[in-house]
Amino acid sequence: MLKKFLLYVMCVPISFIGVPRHGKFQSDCIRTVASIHPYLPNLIAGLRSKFLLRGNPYKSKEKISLTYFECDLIKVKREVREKGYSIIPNAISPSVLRNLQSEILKIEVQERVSSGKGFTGQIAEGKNLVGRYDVLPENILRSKFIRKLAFSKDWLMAGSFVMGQPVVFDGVASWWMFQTDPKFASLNAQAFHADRERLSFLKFFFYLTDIGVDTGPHVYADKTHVKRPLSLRGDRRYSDLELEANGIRSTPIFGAAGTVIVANTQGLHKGVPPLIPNHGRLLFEIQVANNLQGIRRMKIDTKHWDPEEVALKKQGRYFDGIDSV
Ligand SMILES: O=C(O)CCC(=O)C(=O)O
Ligand SMILES: [Fe+2]
Repeated sequence: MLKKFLLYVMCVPISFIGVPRHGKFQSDCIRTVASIHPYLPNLIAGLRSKFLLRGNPYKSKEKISLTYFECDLIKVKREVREKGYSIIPNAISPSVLRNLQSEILKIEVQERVSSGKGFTGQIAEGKNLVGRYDVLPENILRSKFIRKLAFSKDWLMAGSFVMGQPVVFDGVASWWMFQTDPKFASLNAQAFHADRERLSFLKFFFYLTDIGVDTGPHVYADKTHVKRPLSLRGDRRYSDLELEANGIRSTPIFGAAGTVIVANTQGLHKGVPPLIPNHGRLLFEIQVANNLQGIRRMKIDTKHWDPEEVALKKQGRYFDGIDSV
């Protein structure tokens, strides 16, 4: 009780100062800030970047030019600000898409919900026992091709432009979803929730399979990144009915493989499992964040990487705005 009270009083100044940087206390602070108002973490991160990062060494006037990500950044920024997300069909070239798909398919996966069988291996027809399989970041980043893609400046440039803040590379993820027993929906991110792992962050979701009504759309509850009734601000999962009861409309996002969704997932969102038995939906994600304050990610073995790649993973940049797009 006392801890909860202290967290409420202290969460804003602690998040602003950013000390301690990692660990449960800082994570709890960020989660508490987000429970006060969904946009408050972004505001604090914005103030931090203005006042604590003045003279940011990474600030760059470099003209924004993107290598992999084919999009209209001004439109993306406007849509993310207004709706919480922007959908870009054919955002990556067919050859990048093919490479990404084939690299991910080679990597072994881990089931999120234990079926008792502890399956680790490659996705195969008939083996899809549970609703979600994660491709672990450490394994994803063993692929040189994916390192090149993930550590490209594209996501930092686009991310900092869209967020209006300095950003650093935060992480990659990839997962399969299959038809799911509803009792596991919450664990599998298949019920509405808001992500709270950093103060301010942006996700680039890549559809790696074609996604339609029956094949597992990502669903975003429009505008909930800025506007949300008190009853939907808690740190928990929400049912479709709870959203409807509050008059909130959500948009299922359909798209062919190669579609990228840029999303501020501090708004409510979920992944819908496919309705077709044994049909998997595969997503890949790159995340950038204002900084790495909050949860500590699993350590990644970089032994076999080039030194430049290790440096690229750590990069943080602030690319100046609107005139240079
Ligand atoms: O699979 C999805 O569409 C949603 C996953 C999700 O909630 C997340 O990555 O934050
Ligand atoms: Fe999420």
